[in-house]
Amino acid sequence: MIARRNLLVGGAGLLLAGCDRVVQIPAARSILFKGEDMQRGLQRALMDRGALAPEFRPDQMSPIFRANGTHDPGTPAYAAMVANQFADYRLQVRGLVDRPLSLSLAQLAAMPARSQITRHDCVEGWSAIGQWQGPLLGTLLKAAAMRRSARYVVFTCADLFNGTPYYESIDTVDAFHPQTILALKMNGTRLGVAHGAPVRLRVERQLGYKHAKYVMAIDAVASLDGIGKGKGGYWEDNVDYDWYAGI
Ligand SMILES: Nc1nc2c(c(=O)[nH]1)N[C@H]1C(S)=C(S)[C@@H](COP(=O)(O)O)O[C@H]1N2
Ligand SMILES: [Mo]
Repeated sequence: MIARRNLLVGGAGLLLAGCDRVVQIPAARSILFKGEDMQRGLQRALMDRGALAPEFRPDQMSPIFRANGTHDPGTPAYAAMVANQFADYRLQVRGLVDRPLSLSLAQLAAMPARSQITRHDCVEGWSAIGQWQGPLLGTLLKAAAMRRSARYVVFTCADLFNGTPYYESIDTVDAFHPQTILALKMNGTRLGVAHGAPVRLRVERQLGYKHAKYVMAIDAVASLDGIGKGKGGYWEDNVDYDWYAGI
């Protein structure tokens, strides 16, 4: 709806707009975003983490939105869920929460939803504009009474790579961003298998690989140590992608 640069005013706006450009230079990105806490603090100070990603009009939606990465988890457990239209699916919300949740698709669909038309940017060099709809992640985390000690939210997916689930993580700033949703619908219809049915993350200020598809569990944690190889996600662990993939 509101382009993020429109939100920037006066001198501070110019500073932030300049920093946004620095963030697009690969060498600067790797200095800022390689993941050490001091650099993360710097990156937080430089960027307006609450700014909105651009939203688009329906006539700007891409006629074709390709699927990438896993197109079907293909495990017996996932195939069984597909076979009965996810009637047995439960989304677990757990970890550093006072009220762990186990939510059916019907319960998720009954929650207040946000709809947004955004551009998906894959690091492999393609983009597509699509419409996404579902509850805010923040609503679920509040319902679960996430503890103040939580710093990250980890998404565990149904698809396996060498026997290990795809996973991703974001910090609590992005978790409560007003455009961070658990999408149940894409372009007006139930999410298809290729795009992450029944639930996928949309974290609109970050690159495509952060948008976990086939989300089965959401864990609030204080640290990413001991999860996977400790770098916060499948690609971060295995091909050295940045943990913070801000755009
Ligand atoms: N579970 C899971 N989530 C995933 C992936 C994946 O392979 N498995 N691929 C990621 C990548 S690299 C991209 S670009 C997007 C692609 O989303 P799409 O298939 O809806 O286009 O999903 C991301 N989320
Ligand atoms: Mo991607």
